[in-house]
Amino acid sequence: MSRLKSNEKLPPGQYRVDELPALHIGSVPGFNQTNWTFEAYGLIDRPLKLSWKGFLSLPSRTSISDFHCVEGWSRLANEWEGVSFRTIVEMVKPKPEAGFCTIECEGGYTTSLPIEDLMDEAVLFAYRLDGKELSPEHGGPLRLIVPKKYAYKSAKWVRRIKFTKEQELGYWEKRGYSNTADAWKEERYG
Ligand SMILES: Nc1nc2c(c(=O)[nH]1)N[C@H]1C(S)=C(S)[C@@H](COP(=O)(O)O)O[C@H]1N2
Ligand SMILES: [Mo]
Repeated sequence: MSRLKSNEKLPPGQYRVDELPALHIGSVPGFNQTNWTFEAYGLIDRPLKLSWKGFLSLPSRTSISDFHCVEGWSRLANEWEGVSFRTIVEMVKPKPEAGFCTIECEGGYTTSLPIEDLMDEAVLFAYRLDGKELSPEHGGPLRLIVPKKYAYKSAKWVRRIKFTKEQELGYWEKRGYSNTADAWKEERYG
């Protein structure tokens, strides 16, 4: 399987940081393995509900990618490990009219992306970073990683994903940030 690499370049208007900052609204949620679930619902043929053990039993992959916050910092060459969005799509079978996926997090944070963007092979539901278990402050046990988009699309503490016809507006997207959020096109504001 291919191992994606750092671009070794910064998108326009970004500066490099060596350590990944921890940035989020609200507090870091706790994680209880015994009642944690991952759910997929909405416009799909096969609704899915997995326990933590069930999620860990899915095929995993490692992908190196860069991470760009809309506030200006970028951390290059993060080694994420987890389950690709494609793997989930193969399991749940989205209906033809499904165009978008809303990511719903513990604590109420949301974001939404076109399914087409999520099918990029670098997009993962990640549970490890740089060879270690993903820490709670960086989204552990499970976060989404969408390297080409500003990091507010890389939702931490993911619990449910909803397939929709129209795109829903996420937490930051409702507050004036770009819904497309392409870091290379510098799409910061909506
Ligand atoms: N659930 C949740 N996910 C979130 C956020 C948040 O507030 N809540 N903030 C986003 C923003 S703006 C950034 S920059 C990244 C930061 O990820 P990090 O803390 O691992 O560096 O998380 C993103 N995912
Ligand atoms: Mo951010």
